[in-house]
Amino acid sequence: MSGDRAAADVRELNATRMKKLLRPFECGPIQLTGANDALYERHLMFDNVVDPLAVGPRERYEAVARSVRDILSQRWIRTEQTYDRENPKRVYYLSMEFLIGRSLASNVANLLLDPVMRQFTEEKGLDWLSLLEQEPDAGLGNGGLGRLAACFIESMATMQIPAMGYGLRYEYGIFRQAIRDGWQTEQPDNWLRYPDPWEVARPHEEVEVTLGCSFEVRGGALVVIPGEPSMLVGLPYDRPVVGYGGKTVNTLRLWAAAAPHSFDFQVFSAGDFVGALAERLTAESLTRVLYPDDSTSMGHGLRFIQEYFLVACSLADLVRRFRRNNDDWGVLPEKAAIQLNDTHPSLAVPELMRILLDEGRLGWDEAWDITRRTLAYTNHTLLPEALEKWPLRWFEVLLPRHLEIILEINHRLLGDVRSRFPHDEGRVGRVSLIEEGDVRKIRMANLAIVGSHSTNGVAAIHSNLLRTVTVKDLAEVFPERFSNKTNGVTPRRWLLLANPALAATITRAIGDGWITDLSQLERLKPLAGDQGFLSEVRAAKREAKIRFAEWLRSTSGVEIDPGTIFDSQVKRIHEYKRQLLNGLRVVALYNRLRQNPDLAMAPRTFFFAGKAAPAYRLAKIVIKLLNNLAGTIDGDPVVRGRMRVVFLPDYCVSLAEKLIPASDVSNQISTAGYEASGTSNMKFMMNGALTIGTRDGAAIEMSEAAGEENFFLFGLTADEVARSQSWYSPQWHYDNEPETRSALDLIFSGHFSRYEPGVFEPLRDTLLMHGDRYRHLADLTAYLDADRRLLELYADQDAWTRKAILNIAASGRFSSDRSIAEYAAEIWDAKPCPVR
Ligand code: 26V
Repeated sequence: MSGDRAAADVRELNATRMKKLLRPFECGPIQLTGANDALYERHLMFDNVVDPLAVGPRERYEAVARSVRDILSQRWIRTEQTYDRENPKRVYYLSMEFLIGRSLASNVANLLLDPVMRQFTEEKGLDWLSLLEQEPDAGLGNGGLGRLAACFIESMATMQIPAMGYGLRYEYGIFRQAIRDGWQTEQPDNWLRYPDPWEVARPHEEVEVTLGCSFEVRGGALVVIPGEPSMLVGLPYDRPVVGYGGKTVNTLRLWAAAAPHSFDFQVFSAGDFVGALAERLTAESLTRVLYPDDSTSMGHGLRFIQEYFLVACSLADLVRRFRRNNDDWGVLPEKAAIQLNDTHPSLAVPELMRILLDEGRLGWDEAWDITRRTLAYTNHTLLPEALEKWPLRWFEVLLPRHLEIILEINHRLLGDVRSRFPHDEGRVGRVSLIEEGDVRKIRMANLAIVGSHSTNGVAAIHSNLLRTVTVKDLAEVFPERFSNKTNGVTPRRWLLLANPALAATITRAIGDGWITDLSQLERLKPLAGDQGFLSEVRAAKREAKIRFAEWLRSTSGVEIDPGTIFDSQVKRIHEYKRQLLNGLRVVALYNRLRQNPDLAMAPRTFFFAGKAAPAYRLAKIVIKLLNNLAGTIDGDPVVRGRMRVVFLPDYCVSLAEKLIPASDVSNQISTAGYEASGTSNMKFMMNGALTIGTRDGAAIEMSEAAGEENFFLFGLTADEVARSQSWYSPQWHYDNEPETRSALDLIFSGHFSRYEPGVFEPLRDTLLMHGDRYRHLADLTAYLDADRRLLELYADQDAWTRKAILNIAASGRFSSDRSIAEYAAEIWDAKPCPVR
């Protein structure tokens, strides 16, 4: 085909796509590339008032992003108009975290604008990939819980469900991690330093929030000034959530805190001009920063107010919207489903009650019925230290009316429980919303369960443990409320966008229906026996590895060999996730090579990435260990070319998008019973990595779907872990398992810390002196055995790729579209509302 013909074809294709894109809207003929061109040039020149010849890459990115936003605005408006007109039941997803990452590539892909963009960037001489790199990640979350929220809102838009995400507009997202001398350091993530082209401020839709007292932030700490109630303002910033195909554009509404207008006026007239502005800063500091902890509920007052602020703003907003179209409060449960992402927004229970009682003037029973039928709760962790409990005293000072309501809920609950379970005061104490003790506390999980109609866990094993162990007593009171909704991830971002080579290979084999119906990947199963397909899949993996190696070299200078096995563990650093166990495996393999340099072992690159909570000392020492392993092993000529360890700093969504497609091996090695679900496990699986892991979280269901023979499972089961207290002795493993002993001895001999004596002593303490709570040593030998099986398989490349294909083919269930379909049918009773 001639170049001209090809160009003409592309133009024709673009024209049809564009027509399709704009079909429902009578907006006059769009002159295709001309229109985009004009949009872009206008933004380039006028948004920043610069000479188009003098602009830098950031301005170019902004102009392209704004042009894309222009293209989607019409459908965004139309989406809201449709909902307003048709008044369907809406889903509200309340979450303290939305880890959305970058938006440009995902919005372009979901709008089906890729070919248009390709042509456009070509004509303009722009490099698409480096343009994308200009966008900072919106890192408004810690890890799995926040990323799940992002996948869920994308799926809901794709499935045309009338949904809205509500969160906070943190000025600083998750900190940026740098590694200095092997140690994690934290830098502020000032992601809004440049104007964000995706957000739209909606000052006309601000809401007011009342607190029982005033507060100030001094030196990062909350200082409460009891007595006078105070007011805050919530300013909404909307971000488009584009569904695949571009038919629906839903909204993610993030709240920023501000001082009320009336407030400065009063104080200004009293003369304290500077003081008034300083207090304004206090109000704004409420949404300044995301809490970077994902596992300890440290009981920080500012966090408590953040949670209330999210709830108060979001409920005021959705109730206002509801009241515009409905005058009967009683139909709220037919018009709104509110999903609480963990207990963080569980103040929604007393807040909705307050609105219905005090503003709607309803009686208790009716208000309670409406509240419960509207709210639903998802639990994301069983770790006792992460279950939120807030001091009752704080409610007295900040939210006295809410406390009154909670005490009444509790009074009625305990009355019910006493009549249904007579002579069971132990149960009464355990289900109570109040934990008694020196400091009386409100148990937020109990509040969320009691005040909603649905409680779900995020994988089968997790939902079972939640019901039968963690909140057993409450689950026996309300068994019908409990269910499981196994997590999923969006295949648009995690396969189509992240892995173009594999996506194209799959599409060539089975068409592109998988993009919105991932169960179609099953059709790849028969192709696991097809030599041609095997080599295509292998070539796609190779391409992703080369691409990653090239990116790493150009951004950091680190050179890795795409010919080695890419073996990855990427997630928050936590003891239960056991990066330390992986480190011990690496040291054991290193010992084997040192002892026997002629040993046949496929060369491997071990990748680690993840952030530790800034105050989590042991997790930071694990990061130090992994970095020191990398340094020492890299400098050891005996193992050169045989093994490498790479710690990739600043793990984030856009790094995951690059590394996961390139990985051959996925490590999912949490202590069984501790990882609620995991979601990176699913991303690796659909990108053709093989999993080595424990029977924990969703990996159990993944291995059932793929067949256990296509997984490398090892280690104690959750039952065994739970019962191991009586018999487990880490010292026994040290004394009786030579590889365990020599790995530990090498670490504690200072081999990896020559000039830093004693740095790793806390690891010895936790493993050998304090009982090894997470059972590292119990599982190390089994891990090494699974690793041996993995290497054996790798030696037979066809057999390896066959298993990879069987994994991809079985990954369809782990699409967030499937998760959302289950939430919609079984919890929300929500239906699609196509935009017209
Ligand atoms: C807890 C806290 C405690 C207070 C300070 C701020 C903060 C922020 C987040 C959390 C909860 C973290 C829980 C979490 O991320 N769970 C993860 O949820 C994923 C999605 O369901 C799941 O795949 C992971 O297994 C689970 O660890």
